[in-house]
Amino acid sequence: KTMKRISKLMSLALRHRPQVLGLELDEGGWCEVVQLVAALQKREAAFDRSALERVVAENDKKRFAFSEDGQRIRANQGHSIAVNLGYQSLEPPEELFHGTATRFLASIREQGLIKGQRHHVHLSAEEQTARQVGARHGKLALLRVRSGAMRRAGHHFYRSDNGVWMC
Ligand code: HQG
Repeated sequence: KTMKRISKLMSLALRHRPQVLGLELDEGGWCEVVQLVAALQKREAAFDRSALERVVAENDKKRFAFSEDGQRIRANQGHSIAVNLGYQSLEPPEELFHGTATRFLASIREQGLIKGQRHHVHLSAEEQTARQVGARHGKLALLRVRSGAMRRAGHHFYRSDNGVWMC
């Protein structure tokens, strides 16, 4: 339970509002591990580097990643603040899924899928994932996106290190 709370706080700080933990992110979205651990210790006295490693390893969607040297950490996707994650554009599968709520459908049909506060529209290769994402917002509406055709029409697709497709 504590782990879940910490993980939510990390998502908030590493994607949207680093100031809630007094952090600074670099242009790649990275933050110093020692800084993050120190900040989280103020909320959870027993928190340390190995607890952080557990949060990262056990996170259900692999939302966080350490840098190769282990000195820095970032969120793999989902940011609203300006960061360049450095993902390369790549060939998407022919079809991807987007889960949303039925109440958004009229607006989506009018404007298309929009990225809102985030950097990209998030899509998934697995129908089940899209179902879960959509159900968070209300009554599920599952959309099929013709990503192959979009790519051929010149749109770019990216995939985060934890497997989320973004456009
Ligand atoms: C909808 C989770 C009206 C869109 C997930 C969605 C994902 C429109 C909502 C990640 C619209 C935005 C992102 C339009 C799109 N009119 N509504 N034109 N275009 N929408 O939370 O995709 O758990 O920003 O369908 O796994 O739900 O955080 O995006 O319902 O990867 O790691 O506007 O969040 O990852 O909602 O979720 P969100 P999302 P984490």
